[in-house]
Amino acid sequence: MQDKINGFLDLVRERNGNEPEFMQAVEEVAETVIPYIVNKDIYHGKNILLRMVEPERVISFRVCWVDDQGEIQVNRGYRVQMNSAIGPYKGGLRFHPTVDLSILKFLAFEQVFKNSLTTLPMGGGKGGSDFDPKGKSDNEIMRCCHSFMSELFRHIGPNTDVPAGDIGVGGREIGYLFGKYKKLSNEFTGVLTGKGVSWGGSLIRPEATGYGTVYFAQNMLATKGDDLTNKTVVISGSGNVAQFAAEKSIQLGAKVLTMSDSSGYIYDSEGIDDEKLKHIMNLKNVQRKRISEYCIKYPNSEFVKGKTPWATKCDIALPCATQNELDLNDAKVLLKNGCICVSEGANMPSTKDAVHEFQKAKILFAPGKASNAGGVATSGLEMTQNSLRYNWSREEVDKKLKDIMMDIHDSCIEYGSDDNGYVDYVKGANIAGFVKVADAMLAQGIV
Ligand code: NDP
Ligand code: 2IT
Repeated sequence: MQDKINGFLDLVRERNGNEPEFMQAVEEVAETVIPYIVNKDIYHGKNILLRMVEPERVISFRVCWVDDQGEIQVNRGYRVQMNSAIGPYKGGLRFHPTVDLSILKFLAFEQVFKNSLTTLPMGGGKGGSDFDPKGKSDNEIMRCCHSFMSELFRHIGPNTDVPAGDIGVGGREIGYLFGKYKKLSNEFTGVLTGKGVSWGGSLIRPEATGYGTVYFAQNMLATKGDDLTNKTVVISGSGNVAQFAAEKSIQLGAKVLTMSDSSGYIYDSEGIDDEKLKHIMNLKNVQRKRISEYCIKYPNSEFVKGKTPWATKCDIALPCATQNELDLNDAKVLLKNGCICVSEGANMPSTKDAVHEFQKAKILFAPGKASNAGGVATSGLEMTQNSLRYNWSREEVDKKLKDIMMDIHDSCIEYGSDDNGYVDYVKGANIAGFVKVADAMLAQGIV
């Protein structure tokens, strides 16, 4: 079996060897999916996985904009249209200086499996720019978004490719991107998700990724007869996903001890309650300041500079910042400190070694493509509402989100359980996500 996996990975590496994040995502899928398909006649000789690792289309383009000093800035924009077997390409846009094809191909590849898991008809894609939004004025952000969309608009559409937000792209950026798309196409359509509620957005979409990550943790804990009440929770990040993961954890009776950004983390031994979280939301979303400023208002807390929060003793860890932010050593420390559950809000935040360490210890571990799927699932619900020209209430969307997270959990159990009752959520998510896409590809022939 290992020979088959290695043979496949060698082939993929030959073409993509200079893309480490993409290879990391492919390796994890190959190790769980190849043993599943190897003896299934319908997949035999079809090179399905080899087709799935090749994007259907990659678009790369120049993004020029003028800064507030009148200087011309040049960035690079991309859209990776990975797989459209089960629906239009769907996935976020990331604005971060580290954005390159390796990062976007890993994210687009994961998105294909994630979107399949949501039970909704969405293919997978991802895009973005190496533009760094930090320290930029509102007008600079607007000019960059408009320039980005002046090229992207010809490659997307409500039935072709529907982008959304990701790191560095939130409600403000989606507004500027939507405005430019609408102007160029002369159409008001649901071409982006994450829109404001007064112009086609869905209630609960901002909350959905963080809430869904906690709902997934809740589902995992329930398999052990446990829940979040009085649990200590360590969260990384302080952006969209982290904020609403914290909000839902607090609502469910847990004590949130940390949040972070790329400069370090804050630790509040008394717990970050609703009022303190509101302050964080204001700091990050309105004032656009650093998380360290939390300690000015709450002097009993501490800021730990340049470190991730994983050395903090906790029951539950929710990594909600970025890829590879939790390594083998972090996993060992979390386990030593008694952590029983890790639900990934970010995409691929745990390194491969860290994941294996959690699995070896048989704690509850959910990979992002299952546990953070609530965001894109609610994007799917936004698309449905746009097509219906109708809006569901908060309660209706939240109920659908909860049901979808439960369905994803059930799929992981179906494909990931072993004879002793242990659930390998990585294996379960990869196989369940794969089957639906692979069967659609087989039905559609070699295209
Ligand atoms: P935001 O831009 O809102 O927040 C990102 C947070 O992560 C910030 O606190 C940021 O700190 C921190 N961060 C980003 N890059 C790094 C880095 N290299 N090292 C340390 N910290 C970093 O993004 P989101 O909350 O939307 O996204 C967070 C994660 O969740 C990403 O992995 C994203 O792909 C994933 N995700 C997002 C979904 C969504 O709906 N938004 C859906 C599913 C997954 P700083 O400000 O210092 O950069
Ligand atoms: O990684 C993700 O799932 C997202 N950034 C959200 C994608 C979406 O289309 O809502």
